[in-house]
Amino acid sequence: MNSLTTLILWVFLSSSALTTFIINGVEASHNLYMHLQSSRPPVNVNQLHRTGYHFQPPRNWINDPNGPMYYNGIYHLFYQYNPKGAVWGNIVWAHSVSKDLINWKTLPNAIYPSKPFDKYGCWSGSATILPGNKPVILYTGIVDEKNTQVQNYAVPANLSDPYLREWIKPDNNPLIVADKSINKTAFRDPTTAWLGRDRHWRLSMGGRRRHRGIAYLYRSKDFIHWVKAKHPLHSTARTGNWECPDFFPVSVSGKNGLETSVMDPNVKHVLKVSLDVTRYEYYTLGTYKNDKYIPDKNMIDGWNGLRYDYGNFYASKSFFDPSKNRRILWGWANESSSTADDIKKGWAGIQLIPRTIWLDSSGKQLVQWPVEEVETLRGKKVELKNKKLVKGERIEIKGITAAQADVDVTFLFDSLDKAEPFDPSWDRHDAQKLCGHKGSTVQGGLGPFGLLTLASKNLEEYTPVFFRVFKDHDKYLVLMCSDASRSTLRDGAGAYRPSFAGFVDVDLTEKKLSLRSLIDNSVVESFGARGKTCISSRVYPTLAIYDNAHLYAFNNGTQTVKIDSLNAWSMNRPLQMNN
Ligand SMILES: *[C@@H]1O[C@H](CO)[C@@H](O)[C@H](O)[C@H]1NC(C)=O
Ligand SMILES: *[C@@H]1O[C@H](CO)[C@@H](O)[C@H](O)[C@H]1NC(C)=O
Ligand SMILES: *[C@@H]1O[C@H](CO)[C@@H](O)[C@H](O)[C@H]1NC(C)=O
Ligand SMILES: *[C@H]1O[C@@H](CO)[C@H](O)[C@@H](O)[C@@H]1NC(C)=O
Repeated sequence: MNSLTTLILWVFLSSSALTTFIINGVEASHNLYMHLQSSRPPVNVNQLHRTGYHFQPPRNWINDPNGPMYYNGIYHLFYQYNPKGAVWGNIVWAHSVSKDLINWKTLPNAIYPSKPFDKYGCWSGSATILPGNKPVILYTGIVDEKNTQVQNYAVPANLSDPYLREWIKPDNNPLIVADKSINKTAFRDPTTAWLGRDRHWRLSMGGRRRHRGIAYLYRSKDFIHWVKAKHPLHSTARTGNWECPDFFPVSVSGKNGLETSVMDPNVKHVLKVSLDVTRYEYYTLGTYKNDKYIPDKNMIDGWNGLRYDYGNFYASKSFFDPSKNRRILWGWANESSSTADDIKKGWAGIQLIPRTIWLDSSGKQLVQWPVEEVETLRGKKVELKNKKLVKGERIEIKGITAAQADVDVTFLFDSLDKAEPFDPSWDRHDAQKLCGHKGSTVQGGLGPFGLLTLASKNLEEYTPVFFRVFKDHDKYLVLMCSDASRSTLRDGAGAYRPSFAGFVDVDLTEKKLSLRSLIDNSVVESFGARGKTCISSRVYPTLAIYDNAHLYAFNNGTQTVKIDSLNAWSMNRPLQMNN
């Protein structure tokens, strides 16, 4: 985002009686680095900071996860990929397959520019499994240099090939072109299609009309002829362009996922959109009726809405996994390093660990938890129980590879009396700003306490993930932070070290707070209160690398807290990754 956009955003965010709102014409997601796109892959990819068990190809740029699906015993992950360099450009659908979401096998690129309807790019999309067990991919093709977007389909060349290596783009493409009412340069990212009660297909894609974000709705009897519905599925004023909409049902009780077409009284619907302007996502829960989605009354339908992840997480997409009756969510984390650094290291972007996602029993939010398969990578384990942490204390979790670990800890406290008062002048929707003021070094009452991840021995570098409890009249507000501000000594230009944070809507009557962090060299993915609030940070320590990385539990509040239990594991590399 350039400084003009930042300024405009600032003006937007700070003016409530807003009448005009300008979004910079350059789309943040698609900055062009023409002179770099053809740069040859570097011979030596810098291994420092590459992840050990997250999904990443051996080199080059990746972004959005595309068309994830489970088909005949195999998980498919496609993703946006630049085969020629570590910046965005030359985008194709790369393809990997797995039996367990952990060990991946790289296949040839599945979809790449080759026809008039996708000559200038094959952008994001989704998979749908048609009756008769036939997968089909819908994706956005770029047809000209003016960035005109159309929706295309592709089908497997050979359904007997267990990996579905080859994909055909039939000649009756494109399936959908923008009509006159649609801005055809903001018309992309088709969802998985679903069936209505009339047995006709529906599908949605993202766009904008001026500053209104839109999820268009199309219908089809045969999946080939699509007609735009009179009303969009949903739209919201002043949210800017919507990318990568995801629309799916969740069960009102239990953790089981649902197939995308399920519609019955025991279902709520979720609409998630990725905001091109803020580069964050938000979702609402609501009702889907007469082909309209209506968010529940208590939902914030805008930039301050609920997020899957309050850190580095974008362009996510979910799919139903019938083999384990769950819905799985994939999200992309870009680098926090500069473009110049990305080019130097020869790679950029990772996919975060896939998460099972379901509706919280409160009905007010979703809950996420890393897929159970990630636990197969757990190696050496250490355990702590009943360990007191007084104010200012930190204890080291020794005996595991702290740079590549899975840590799950539950903290206990005797009393909530020392919670700091919540200053009414603080913005309840800006947890990140609050975390910037109230970092781990600012001593408090109940908290800050949590983990110091990717820490150097003398804390020259560390990424603390922690809680801080505030008292707000008769309620408690729990802040969760993943603070990259001290993550590295390197003071390069363009350094991006946000104090990511979110509030955790958790009941404190048991006086317990749990935290799980998946630490992997340059990423820390954290799950507060068993997945109610999630935050992912990308960090690049210079000292806290490989065996020199340390892990601590700490407390910097006057209220003594106790580690009720802590389990930490060294994490192995998958046997088969992309290299
Ligand atoms: C389709 O895939 C199957 C299984 O891999 C293979 O035996 C068969 O030869 C393939 N057919 C074609 C036409 O490539
Ligand atoms: C159409 O969308 C593009 C890309 O988001 C944007 O630059 C342009 O201003 C939009 N045009 C209108 C009329 O909103
Ligand atoms: C705890 O607070 C003290 C005093 O501000 C600070 O020196 C120390 O670094 C803090 N600990 C952590 C882990 O931030
Ligand atoms: C990831 O990179 C940082 C630092 O360059 C930007 O500030 C973010 O906007 C960007 N996020 C996405 C989703 O592109």
